[in-house]
Amino acid sequence: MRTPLLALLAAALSFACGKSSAPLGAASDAAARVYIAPGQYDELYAFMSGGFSGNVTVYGLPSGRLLQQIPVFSQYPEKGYGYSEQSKALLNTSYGFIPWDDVHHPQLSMTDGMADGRWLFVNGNNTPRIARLDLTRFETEEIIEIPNAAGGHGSPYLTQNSEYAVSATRFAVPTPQADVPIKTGKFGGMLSFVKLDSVSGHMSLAFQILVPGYDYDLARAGKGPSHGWSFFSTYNTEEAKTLLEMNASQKDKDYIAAVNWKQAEACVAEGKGKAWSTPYAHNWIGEGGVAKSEMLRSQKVILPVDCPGIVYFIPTPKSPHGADVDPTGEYIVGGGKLATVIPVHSFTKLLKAIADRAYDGEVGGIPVLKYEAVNVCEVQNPGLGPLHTEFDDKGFAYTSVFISSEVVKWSIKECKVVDRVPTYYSIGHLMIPGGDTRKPYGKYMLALNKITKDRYLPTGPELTQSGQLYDISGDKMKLLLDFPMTGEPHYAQALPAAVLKDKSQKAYVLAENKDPYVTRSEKDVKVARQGTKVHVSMTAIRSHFLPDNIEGIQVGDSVFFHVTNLEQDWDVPHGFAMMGAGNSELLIMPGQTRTLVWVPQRPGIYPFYCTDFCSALHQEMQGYMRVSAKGSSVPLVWNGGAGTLK
Ligand code: K7E
Ligand code: CUA
Repeated sequence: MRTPLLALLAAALSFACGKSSAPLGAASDAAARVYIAPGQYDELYAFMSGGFSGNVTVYGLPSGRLLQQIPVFSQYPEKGYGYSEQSKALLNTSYGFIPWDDVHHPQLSMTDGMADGRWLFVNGNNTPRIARLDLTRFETEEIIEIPNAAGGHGSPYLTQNSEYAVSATRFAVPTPQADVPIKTGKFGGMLSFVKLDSVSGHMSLAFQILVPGYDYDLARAGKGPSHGWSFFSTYNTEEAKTLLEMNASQKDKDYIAAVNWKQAEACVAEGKGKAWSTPYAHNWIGEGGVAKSEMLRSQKVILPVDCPGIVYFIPTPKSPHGADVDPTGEYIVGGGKLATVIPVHSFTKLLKAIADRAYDGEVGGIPVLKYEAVNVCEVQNPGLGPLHTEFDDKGFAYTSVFISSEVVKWSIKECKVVDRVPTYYSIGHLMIPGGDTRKPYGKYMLALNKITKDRYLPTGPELTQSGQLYDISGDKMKLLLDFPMTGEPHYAQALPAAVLKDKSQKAYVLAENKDPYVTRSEKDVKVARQGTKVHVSMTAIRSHFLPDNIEGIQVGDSVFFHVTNLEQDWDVPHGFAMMGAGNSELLIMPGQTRTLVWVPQRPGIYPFYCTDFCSALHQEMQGYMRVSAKGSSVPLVWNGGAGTLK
């Protein structure tokens, strides 16, 4: 989605429409709307997908100020995430340790269709995974791999009470996996339902539904009257395997799959799910803040022929991308990448069409409903390449349009476009705070743009991606702010700061630290050798480490630095870095223990130091390791605790 040609086309089109940036007179007004005075807080937290950075970023809105990066699927040296012994297991998969993925969709946990500020879920698009982030600590707590699928794109998209997170196959593959010729092999798709524990948020794979080998793209759950259903867009119903840009665009309509997951649950309860046994990893932060990993091997797979009534296909023009549900739960909006209209389906009509058996044939035991029996209207003149739709609190829908690089606002009731604004350039998703909930917050709309040619200072061949914030409180959308964003921002979600800010954790309670190598006071620091393993139980407090000098380390040892931060104040992490360690730093939160492994390679004296500026004497926060040749008789001695080295 970064073709220069598209950018040019986009630029040309928006020019041709006679739209340009806001005139200068409006600029100071816009500036005032997004200006947050020094020391003041933003109105909203926004959680942005980092795209191919593999992580999540947190911005304040309306200012667009970057507040935090939360590592999820990618190792992140700034926090030692995926490098420290405590965090590595979060990145385990059935293929081993995978230190990267591609995050597309953040989704806040919901209660009664409203964001409740407990957790944030994101999908890994490459090696299908779903992660759960805790929003009191802004940390990844759990990651589950999705078996029998490739490309977890239509994910995580929670149901209205966070009963399930879903994951849909983007790339059809043999299901179960098999060594077959690509051209003639039979491929399938999988719609996976991950159960979320209502108290702990813990994820478990409940069931999977085997569906035809199309590309499943995006999803949304029903709400209100349509609660109990989820909707998945498909493209490539042609089942092309080569040159998809052409071969997957043959048909006039693809589908939105409507899944009655309550009925699927009942079907599994009746024992109709088939037992499959593909390995998949489940990782979580366990006792003592240490990540644990288990390899699971059983799935319940439902074949639609065994459970009639759980899946229906709604014909939808043409390679739909988004499948978005309005705040009332009545309308399902398709976003046909190649369509010339925005189709709006009705949930009431869907139920009637099912009752009337208004079918146009079936595929693999899945009835295809008649388009006219489900569709209520088509929004005309939506621009070129409608993708995603979000909703405000006044009955309007906003659709991002990629090729013509604009957002169109349309009235749901009248099914017609009432306003349009250009974006700079090539918008993917858009986000309205609460725009997928029962009661959108409205007020702002954020365009998440792929291409920014000519918008910012050039930075070599790769330019930044960007968000553009619009005021949507009036009849006309107004551009307020451009700001650069990390990674490729696909989707984002936002909620009022008041929901989260007072729940933010300030430190880990040292007395409750259950890390197996915690050191709770300086008198307990020690160094212990077990063969070639040396365990250093170390403390950090402003402004020293103990022990700070250690002798008796030998080439070929593995030295485990278990560093406990004894601070109990807010915002006083200590860092720890060891010269020559093939690893990142550690960043240790107050009250927490983190472990770094160092394998010294050459005799000599090697310093370690604190990397996070923690006090006026931060530069004094250092120590030395003496490394001797293998088999040397230098005794193991250290400074501090019962140590003897002075
Ligand atoms: Cu449209 Cu992956 Cu949600 Cu990007 S996806 S734009
Ligand atoms: Cu501790 Cu700097």
